[in-house]
Amino acid sequence: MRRGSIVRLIVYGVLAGTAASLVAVFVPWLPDSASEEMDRIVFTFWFTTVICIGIFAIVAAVIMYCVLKFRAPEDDDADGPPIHGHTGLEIVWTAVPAVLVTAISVVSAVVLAKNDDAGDNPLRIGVTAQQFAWSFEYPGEGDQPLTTGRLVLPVDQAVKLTLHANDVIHSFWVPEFGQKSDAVPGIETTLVITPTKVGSYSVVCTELCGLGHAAMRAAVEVVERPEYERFLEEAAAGGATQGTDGEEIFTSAGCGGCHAFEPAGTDAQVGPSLDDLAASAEAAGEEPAEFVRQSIIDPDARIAEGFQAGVMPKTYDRTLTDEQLDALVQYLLEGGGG
Ligand code: HEC
Ligand SMILES: [Cu+2]
Repeated sequence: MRRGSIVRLIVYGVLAGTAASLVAVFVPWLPDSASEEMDRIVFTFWFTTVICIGIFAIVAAVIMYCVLKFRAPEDDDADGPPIHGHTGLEIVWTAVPAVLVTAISVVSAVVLAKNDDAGDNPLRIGVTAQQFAWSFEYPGEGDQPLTTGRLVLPVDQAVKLTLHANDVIHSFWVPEFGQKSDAVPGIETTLVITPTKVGSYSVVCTELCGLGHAAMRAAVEVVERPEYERFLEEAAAGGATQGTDGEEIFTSAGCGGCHAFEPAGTDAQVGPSLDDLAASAEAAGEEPAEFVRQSIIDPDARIAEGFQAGVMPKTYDRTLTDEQLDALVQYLLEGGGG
């Protein structure tokens, strides 16, 4: 090959490689990592991407070079020259990809093994998924677990989650933590997380599980160790899910994902609007506070007209304390003004 051709090939390769690198670097493909597991996943992602960009640059350069250099004149109908393979080239394009694919496999296998390993003494938390809510069980005093509606984790501590599903298949995923795992009825699955950044995140259900699937979220908070201890104490004292501010409970329990309620500024249509519950109570012939309370802790007891049973989570009698229920009922009836 002449020197001019080699220079042209190199220029094409650099151009194609630069274009691909810009797309890889400047598009935010992955959320910012907040766990050790996600860091390893991001590493695997870049390891593979860099190899792919290299191969892409070589292939694109050869294609561009050939298209321009060997282009036939318009009136040229002649056959191409008879060429019979090139053993050297064939060995190279078999051996190089084999080495690269093996390298990617090894890196992935190491990352998978490490991401499944919670170490000797992980914090163990149970996760229960149910249409359409998450609840979390912390080890409590004796064999009575503490059940909460939000997940609070101490930073830099390996956590082993044990996932259960009560009805259909759900999937536990916090995008910033990287790993996800299905929660399957009848079996136990696990997921390891080692959070590295203090902050607020969301658990997202990533398995289409029914009508309220899109609303199946729960808050995750990664906090410093002393704050975590305080959370556990509060949970043990009965204030597990959140405080006793009606609006706060409405928001963090996920009610707004399904219900329109003007004082909270929500307009979801999965469940009935909660703006005139006094009228619903009257129609049902019940005292308003009792009616609303019953509707929350036992949603199937009475089905609002035009809506289905089995959509609203049945976990609120466990995840909300009596005081929180009182505050929520009062908030729903008085719009937070009282
Ligand atoms: C996944 C969706 C979903 C979530 C989350 C949800 N609900 Fe519901 N809710 C429904 C549906 C659907 C109905 C109607 C069927 C029924 O009556 O059970 C309903 C019914 C109700 C009713 C009875 C309304 C009436 O007019 O009869 C009340 C009150 C209520 N929900 C309050 C709440 C509160 C408070 C929360 C949060 C703690 C909540 N819901 C969370 C879907 C949801
Ligand atoms: Cu789900």
